[in-house]
Formats: sequence, C-alpha cells, structure tokens
Amino acid sequence: MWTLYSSKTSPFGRKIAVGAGLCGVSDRIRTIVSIPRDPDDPIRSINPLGKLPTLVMDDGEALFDSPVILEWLDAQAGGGRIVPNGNRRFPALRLQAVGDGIMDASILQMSERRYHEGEAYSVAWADHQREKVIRGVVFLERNLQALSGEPHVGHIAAACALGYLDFRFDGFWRPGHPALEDWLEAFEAAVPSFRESAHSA
Ligand SMILES: N[C@@H](CCC(=O)N[C@@H](CS)C(=O)NCC(=O)O)C(=O)O
Repeated sequence: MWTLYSSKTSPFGRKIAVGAGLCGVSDRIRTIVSIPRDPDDPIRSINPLGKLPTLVMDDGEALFDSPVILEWLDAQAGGGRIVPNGNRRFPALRLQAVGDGIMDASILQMSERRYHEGEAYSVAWADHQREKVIRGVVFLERNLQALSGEPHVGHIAAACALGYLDFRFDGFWRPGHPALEDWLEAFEAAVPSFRESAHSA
C-alpha cells in the first residue's frame, strides 16, 4: 500500500487522485490529509519542501512533486498510460507545465490574500499572477488539439487547473472560452476519478 499525503483543497493532490484512477491503481493508495501550514504536520519531516502531494512508496521513500509522482504511477501501471511515449510525449508534458503553472499562480494569489492582509496586500503582485492564469487559459484553449485522444498528464493538469479556478475563483475563466468549457465537461464525463476527487473546503 502506498501513502498519499494530500488534501481536498489541493489541485496538485487532485492530479494524483485523477492519475491513479486512470492508471488503475487507486486501490493501492491510502490518503492522509495534511495541513502544510501546521508546524506539527508530519509532512514537513517526510518532504523537505513540506508540500502536497507527497507519496510514500512501499520502501518508505517519499516521492514529490506531482509530475514525478504521476510518472512513477504510470511506470507502476506498465508505462505509457498517462505519460505518452513518442510524438505525444513533449506536447503532453508542455500542457502539464501550463496547467501546473496556472495552479501555482492561483495558489500564489490565495497566499497573498491569506498572508498579506490590509496594506501589506500587493495588488500588483496578485495581478501579475492573475495575468499568468489568463494567458494560461488562452493557451489551453488554443491547444485543444493536444488535449484530444486518450487522457494524459496534460489533460489531468489542465482539468485540475480549471477545476481549481472554479473552486477558488468562481469559474472566472469560463466567459469567452466555450470550447474549453466543453472540453472540461467531456473530460469530467469520461473520467470518474476526476468527478470523485472534486474539491471541498
Ligand atoms: N510543484 C508542486 C507544487 C505543490 C504545491 O504547491 N502544493 C501546495 C498545495 S496545493 C502546498 O503544499 N503548499 C504548501 C506550502 O508551499 O508550504 C507539485 O507539482 O506537486
């Protein structure tokens, strides 16, 4: 049994739940909810970066971050399930990088709200991050062709990024992006582990 340290609010943790479902290994994972902000949370002694998701393998070694864990899950499933080989590999990894970047920029905006209240809050910094998100969403819509076919890490990251924007930013990306909305709806319908890992506070 592998142990996944994650949370219901973590979009990166959701990537692992979705990927495990697509690799057919969900039943080999038990999930422990972590709170990285809590100084007493064990995550800090398991992952030096104190971040979710972290996956502890059978030998007790920890894996992070989410692209590494997904690659490892793919290997456990025989390879080529969610990390494509050949011509599809780098387009998939590039899409994953954009999805992850949207999540990073979104989380930085959440952190700005949480840690810099009142006058310490930087509108310029939050806007800088928000613009990354907006450009990332446009990039995803322009690259829908690479988001077709069998689901891979690019699909997973894109869906988790858009799902996080729905959860924390009231779906602000939706107006003006009907094709991407349709894509997300189709992904949700096709991938049970995405539906089952929906965020909750
Ligand atoms: N690049 C990392 C990002 C992970 C990340 O930012 N996780 C957030 C939760 S969604 C976290 O643990 N933040 C706590 C912290 O940075 O202290 C990945 O792909 O796994």
